[in-house]
Amino acid sequence: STPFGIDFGNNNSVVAVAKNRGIDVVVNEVSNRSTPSLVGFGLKNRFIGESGKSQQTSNIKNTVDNIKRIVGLDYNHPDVEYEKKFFSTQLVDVDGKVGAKVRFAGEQEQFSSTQLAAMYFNKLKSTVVKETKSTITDVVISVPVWYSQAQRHAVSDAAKIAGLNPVRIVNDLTAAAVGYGVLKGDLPEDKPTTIAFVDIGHSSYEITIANLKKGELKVLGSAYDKNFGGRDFDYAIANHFADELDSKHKVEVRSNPKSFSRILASAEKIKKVLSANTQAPFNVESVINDIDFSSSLTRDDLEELVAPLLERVHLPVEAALKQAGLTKEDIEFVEVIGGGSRVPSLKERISEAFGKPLSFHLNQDEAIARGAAFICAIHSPTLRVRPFKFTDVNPHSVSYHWDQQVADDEDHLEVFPTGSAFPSTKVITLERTGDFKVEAKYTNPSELPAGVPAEIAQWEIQGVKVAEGQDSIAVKAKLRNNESGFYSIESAYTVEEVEEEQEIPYEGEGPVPEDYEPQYKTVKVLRSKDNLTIVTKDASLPEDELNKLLEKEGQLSSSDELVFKIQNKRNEIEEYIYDFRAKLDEKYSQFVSDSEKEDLFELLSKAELWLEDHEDASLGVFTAKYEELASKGNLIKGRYLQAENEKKEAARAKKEA
Ligand code: ATP
Ligand code: K
Ligand code: MG
Repeated sequence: STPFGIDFGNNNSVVAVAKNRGIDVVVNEVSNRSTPSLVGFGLKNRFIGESGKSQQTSNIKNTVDNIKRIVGLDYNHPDVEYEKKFFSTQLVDVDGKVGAKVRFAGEQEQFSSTQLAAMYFNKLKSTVVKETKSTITDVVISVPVWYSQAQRHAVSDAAKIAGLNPVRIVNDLTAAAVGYGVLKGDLPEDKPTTIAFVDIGHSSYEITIANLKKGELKVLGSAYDKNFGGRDFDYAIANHFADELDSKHKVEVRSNPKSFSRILASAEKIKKVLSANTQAPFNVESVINDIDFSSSLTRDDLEELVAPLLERVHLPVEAALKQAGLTKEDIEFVEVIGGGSRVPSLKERISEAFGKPLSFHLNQDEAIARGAAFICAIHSPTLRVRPFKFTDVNPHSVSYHWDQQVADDEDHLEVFPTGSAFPSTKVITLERTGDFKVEAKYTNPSELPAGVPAEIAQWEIQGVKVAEGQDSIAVKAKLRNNESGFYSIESAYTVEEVEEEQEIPYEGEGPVPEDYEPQYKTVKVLRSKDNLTIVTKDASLPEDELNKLLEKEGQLSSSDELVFKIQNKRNEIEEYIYDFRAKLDEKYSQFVSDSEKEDLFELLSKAELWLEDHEDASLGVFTAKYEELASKGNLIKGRYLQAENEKKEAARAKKEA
């Protein structure tokens, strides 16, 4: 399959594919280079991406955006409460996980955040399949550095439900930094360049500090403010104007979700205008009770409205430097990406915090998607890319625990300490008397962000057979912090000590005499014996659940596709009627008698009425109707074409004569 990368953004997502020539960003059905990250539910079908955005206001109660913020969260996670104010749909408890309640196809329905993400990924996938006409299976998806294990698993599950194979879940800025390393062919081979990558998006602000050499990237540290982005600016502006509107016109605009969503949309527009201008008008027509609201805002006003945010800009800078063990003087370049970073006051504050000017060598909107597609290409067996090595940083120390079965054996080990690089593998050896359990836990639960459980995963290791006459057997387990940052046990096997005859090397002076008899000694060596079965329980969905959701998503998307085809057929009929009617008066007019024309006009008028009466007909019925009209049309068209041919023949005969 063609290597595919998704920058899953909260406001919009960018998709890219790797080709032999390089990385291409793929445009969507309306030729945009990014696609709104939302899913709308209608009377018959879903409206995902662009179509959902264009009717978001009119379908506000059944349109789910901010999906990225809730993916993989338990319903009782503290972030859910925080996010509620950004949602126009009701957030509900779906089997312990957060989901959204909507009206879809005439029914009340609930979809988990994982399902919503899957719907969206499936739409992105089909866009890319249509645009590039290639097979799309393997994918690399970028996520914020603050995503928990549960959220990463949910993104990976969502990809699977969308029929994709997530080969790697990668941190946003790690992907961008890989893209940078690939783009910059002239990086030195020996001494690394230290670069800080900054991304301010729609909902969060992230920093990653990395060392780059030719063909190699090492992440040193990351930090974030997960509640800091363009949407916070939009709300600050919208609330300012809502207050002004309320007091001027004695209304409560926030009590009407449609009205407030229109204010919010205009707030985003004026925010963008103020990035290039120092003053801008603000207008919303007939916003509520037929009031045309107009006002204005200066860039200085905006900075005042978002002052509490601006005061926090330096905090992630300091935290990232601290994790990387560096000072700001060590940073050679500060590369900035993300739509939110286009705000001049933000750029100033970032620059001040690092004490140096900012660089913009990366495409601000596409760098992450390009990096993700490149990383997918690294994993591709068919596409050959320049070698590029990279490691990321493990954010919290993780220990593995097991039950003690033999006295004096350890019962846990800190395997992947904070700041250690991943992917990485560690092999441990345990003395076992039989099957056993292993559990991975964060070593220091108190340092975890709120809502993240200390428990990561549990494994049952089965098939341990102790040799007769022995009390225990040694088991080797390969513990892994994998490419996606997941903690796993890759394999486990018993080892036995066996005695082996080993030749003793000749120890005399000079060459080995011809009549030398080799000497042997008996040594004890470890040899692998039985491969053990590993049963995993972690935050990812169980296989049967995953398959059920995969099937359901398949049904939903083929039913969307059918609705789409029916609508197209209906439109074709409509167009055919207009077109045929116009032609009857113009180019077909000499080929129909007056009475024929009258009959055909009547037929077309009847077909128009028929369309009005048949909103919900099936594809078969519409196709039959289309063919009925087309057969009449073709009859006349045939006469016309014949006449045209005769004219051409006559002209040629004349020329030849
Ligand atoms: P996140 O990374 O937080 O998940 P995202 O990737 O969807 O979100 P981006 O695409 O990087 O976010 O940026 C979108 C945000 O940038 C929106 O809030 C948008 O209003 C804002 N934005 C885009 N252009 C400008 C501009 N010229 N001035 C100010 N803000 C802008
Ligand atoms: K984006
Ligand atoms: Mg983003």
